[in-house]
Amino acid sequence: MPIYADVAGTKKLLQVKQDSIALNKGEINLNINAMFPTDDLDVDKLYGIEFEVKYNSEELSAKEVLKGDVFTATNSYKVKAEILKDNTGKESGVIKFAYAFKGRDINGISTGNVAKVKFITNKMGVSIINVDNLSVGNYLGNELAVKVSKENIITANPDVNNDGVVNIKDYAYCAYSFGADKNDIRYRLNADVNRDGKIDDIDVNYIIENFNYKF
Ligand SMILES: [Ca+2]
Ligand SMILES: [Ca+2]
Repeated sequence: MPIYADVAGTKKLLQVKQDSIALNKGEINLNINAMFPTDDLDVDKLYGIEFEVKYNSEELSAKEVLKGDVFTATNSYKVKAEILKDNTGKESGVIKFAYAFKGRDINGISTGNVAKVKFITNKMGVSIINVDNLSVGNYLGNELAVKVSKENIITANPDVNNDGVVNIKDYAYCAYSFGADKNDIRYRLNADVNRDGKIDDIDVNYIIENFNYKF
């Protein structure tokens, strides 16, 4: 029987989620959550899970992996996470996770934050992160079928005039292009902070939220 949770209409076992918009060359946090319907799990029996988080190592650098809330709160869970390198010692764009967990009976669903990955962004725009090579084994040694999600990570740069600080000049630069889309003569790529092809409130808000930030 497949084990996956039906959360907000989508069936997911593992979910990766961005915490907040990142500054250019700044930090970005990625949450990795696991969700299981307890109907499909035997309470207090152990399950093992392995998976990989794949990212583009030209666009993102993995800085560190922090244990999630669930794993620091209970002995039921152990987690191992490793940022893999290729044979030249360069980051390969893969983080491998392995952990064990016990089936629980809480509100019909076992859920928790497995880990948080801190990335440094190397480029502006959108980067895609995938969960791959997932395998789940139960206490009888059987493999269980599972589903995963992928996430688009937005790496934004609110210093649109490129002078090392986010302030009213960036606001003015962005405001000039406000309302423009890609076909508009007022469209300027730098003003499109999240690189979605239009300049709107989202872009202006990135600037306001990061006011006085220095690179
Ligand atoms: Ca600036
Ligand atoms: Ca935009």
